[in-house]
Amino acid sequence: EEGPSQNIRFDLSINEAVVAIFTLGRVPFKVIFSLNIWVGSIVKRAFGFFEYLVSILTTVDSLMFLSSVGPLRVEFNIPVNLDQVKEDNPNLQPGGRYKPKDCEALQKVAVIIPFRKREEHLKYWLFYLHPILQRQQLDYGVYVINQDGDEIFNRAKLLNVGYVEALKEYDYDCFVFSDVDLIPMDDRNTYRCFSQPRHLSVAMDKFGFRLPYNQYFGGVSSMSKEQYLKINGFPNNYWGWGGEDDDIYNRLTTKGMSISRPSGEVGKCRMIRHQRDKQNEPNPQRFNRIAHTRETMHKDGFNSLSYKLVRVDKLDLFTMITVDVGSPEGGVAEGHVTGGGG
Ligand SMILES: [Mn+2]
Repeated sequence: EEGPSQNIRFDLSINEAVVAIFTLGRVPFKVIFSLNIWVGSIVKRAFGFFEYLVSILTTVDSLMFLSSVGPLRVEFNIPVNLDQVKEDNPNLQPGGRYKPKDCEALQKVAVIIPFRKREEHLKYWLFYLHPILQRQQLDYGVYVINQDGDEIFNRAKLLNVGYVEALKEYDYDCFVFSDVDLIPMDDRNTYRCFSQPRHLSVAMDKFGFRLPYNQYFGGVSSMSKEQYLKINGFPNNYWGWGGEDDDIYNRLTTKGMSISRPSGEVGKCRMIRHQRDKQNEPNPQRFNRIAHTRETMHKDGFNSLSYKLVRVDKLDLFTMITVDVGSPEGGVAEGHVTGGGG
């Protein structure tokens, strides 16, 4: 007759955390499983056979985006479909806002992009940057500052407008200023602020992956609210291409600040190749202007900013702020003076 000849009460419990890393598409995940194995009540039957009850319980303890993965592949040969980008970033809030769910971000970052008629570049920017900024666990919003009309382009003034308009929406304390055609090639290049103003695009492909000159502050930079106000924002009177970044650099050093930068490895980035835009010819006055930053910066900047807000569009992947910044010859029709820094 069969039957248990001997019962052994036995309890064995294993409780282990198992960490696994997966990639879904190009998005890396870290999953922490909690593995619970329990073995108990071993029953010894005849002929040396054992029966035992085993319970294995696996729970997903946490699932998180990896905060960074290092070097990234950046290419511009496949067209971007914005519906797909939207699908790939389901946690974005309207207007291109994001906030990490499981933690409180240390900074609130407004990403400001000066813009006019560069839809194709913007698509690549959104495609590449949204996943990166989320992996960096930033509380951020994307603001595309679109210069209305066909007047000559004014990058620095658009950046000032971005600063003012972003603050109307949220209590941002850090501002990243990025050209629309620059994509970081390493997500350890964090789009946040540092104790000194930061230059992020330090190794651009178009300059052979190095700085064109030591004082270069163009491309992508970041500044805290405090740092921005200390220099009275950016100049409003650089119309056309060039010089405004050097003026900003002069403002920073005049105020005793230095430039913080990532390493040349982490700071690598690609620029989308393009022809010079119409109405953005090199500014012939730029050399003369740069030579006088020290005298002009206190009256030209955040405290003298005047523009006309045309439209605010809260789109799925970004907020588009269309603005009339006027022309070199005259002010802005019905312009309202913002600022008031003193
Ligand atoms: Mn460019």
